[in-house]
Amino acid sequence: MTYQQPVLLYAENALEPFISAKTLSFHYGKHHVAYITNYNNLVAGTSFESMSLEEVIALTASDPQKVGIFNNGAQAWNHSFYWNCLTPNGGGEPAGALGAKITQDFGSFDKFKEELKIAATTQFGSGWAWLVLEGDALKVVKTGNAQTPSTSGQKPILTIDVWEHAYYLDYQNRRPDYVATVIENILNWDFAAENFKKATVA
Ligand code: MN3
Repeated sequence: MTYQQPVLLYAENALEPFISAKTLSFHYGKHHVAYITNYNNLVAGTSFESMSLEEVIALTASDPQKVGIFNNGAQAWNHSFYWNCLTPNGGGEPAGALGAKITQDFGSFDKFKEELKIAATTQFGSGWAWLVLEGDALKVVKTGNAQTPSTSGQKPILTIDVWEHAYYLDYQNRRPDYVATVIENILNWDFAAENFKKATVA
């Protein structure tokens, strides 16, 4: 089926001053759209056309012949997930089961934030930093380029895009400032809590 870009749940200027409307207009309006357009063009007329994006990602992840479909499909998925990981007036700390589990698995919320910052700033080149559930443990992981945790059996809870296009217009080379700003101000812990709930019942 044709993959449709999800509607952005906030205005393009709603994340200012942390992420500018200009960045979102390119990132959501151009980069993400391009991945989706490429993906839809590549699967058109193939057996993948009738499958969900998640199924296609799983089936193409380790097939070198299908790297174009995988890269564009996984980037389509990663970005749709990332938009929901951000929210105006976000940040703070998760309460409830996710908050308790973070304290249990990382020692404290501050230690978790430190691990996420290190993963996001040390990912060499383009990629993503993630909070995932693997088995019954929360972990911070990083993935390169289009790679996505579901292909390693991990359930994504939260992500930060660390491709340069995510921050260069606003922060230039200062990826650590972008990462720290996102974590402190606009992470959507309600979305993360929903993902954690789904991941633990599934
Ligand atoms: Mn991106």
